Amino acid sequence: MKKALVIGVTGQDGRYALNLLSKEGYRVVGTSRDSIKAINQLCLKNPNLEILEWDLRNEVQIREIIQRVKPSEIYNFAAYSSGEKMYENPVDLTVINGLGVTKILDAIKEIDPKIRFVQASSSEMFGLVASKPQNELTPFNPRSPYGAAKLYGHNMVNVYRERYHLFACSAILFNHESPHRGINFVTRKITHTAAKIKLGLADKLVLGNLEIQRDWIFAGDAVRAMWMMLQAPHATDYIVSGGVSHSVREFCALAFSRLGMNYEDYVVSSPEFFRPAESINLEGDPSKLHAIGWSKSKSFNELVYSMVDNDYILLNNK
Ligand code: GDR
Repeated sequence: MKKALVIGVTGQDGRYALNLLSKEGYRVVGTSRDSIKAINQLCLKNPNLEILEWDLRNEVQIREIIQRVKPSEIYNFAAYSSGEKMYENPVDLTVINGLGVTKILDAIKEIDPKIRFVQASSSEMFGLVASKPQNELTPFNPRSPYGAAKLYGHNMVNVYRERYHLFACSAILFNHESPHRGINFVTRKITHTAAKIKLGLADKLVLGNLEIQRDWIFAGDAVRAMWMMLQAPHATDYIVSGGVSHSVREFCALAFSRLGMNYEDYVVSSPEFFRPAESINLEGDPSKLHAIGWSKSKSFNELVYSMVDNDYILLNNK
């Protein structure tokens, strides 16, 4: 039986990884900074999952965990998320999102270099983009501590692959969403508030820049892409995106129309939610990923509708 170690199992992506790997017949061990919370959240639904506590700052413990679990694959989702906080705590961001990756890679090199590893890298590494769409050869130019720390992790994946011959891949993930997305990310903020407005629980939605474009895909598809990278014959880096970008404004229009409303009656753009020096137009070219057999399972419309429907049902049942 294959065994996978999922680092950072309680977030959106960890949950989708847990589902996919269980379905594929893996025994899964997940790590979390708060194992009690993780056990309460996840193990009740999946008794075959084991949770171990690990903080990425502790490099001794990761060696013990890998030695004990003996995984054939490791997925690293643990990171400070970007969102509005991606300019805060640059030191902590670098330790967790950057150096944390090196700690895992080095432990793999020492303990079992045959372990296959995939890192959740980010389109935020592109920052001020030189061309559109972005592919695996597009130069990186991060504009936030978050993007810069992720880029360091990405570079170390390349170093350990080339210098130490590890099977290490970097998934350059564009925005990926689902009903499990945190409420502070723009997609869920829109779908949740639209549902509240429909139910009379809110009267407006205040957002930042409505013209920002993102290449949003379903989080389950992003995680499946990462699994496929580890089943491929060679380790390399891949863009994980849908290949089409949409504006925040378009997202609002679809979400509100799903509930029979016109977004223009409720959505306000306020400088409070504008970000300094951010990537304006991110759109990835997933051709390399298509070549190993991946394609997205949900269109943009299907993704938006699934999130709106979920929030409406959730709030209505309360
Ligand atoms: P992001 O996601 O930072 O791209 O990180 P988020 O949903 O927060 O922002 C997407 C874009 O929407 C614009 N925006 C707003 N964003 C928020 N949160 N709230 C608003 O009111 C608002 N108005 C406009 C933002 O400016 C931004 O351009 C996600 C995470 O999954 C990261 O971990 C991952 O690395 C990147 O995607 C790729």
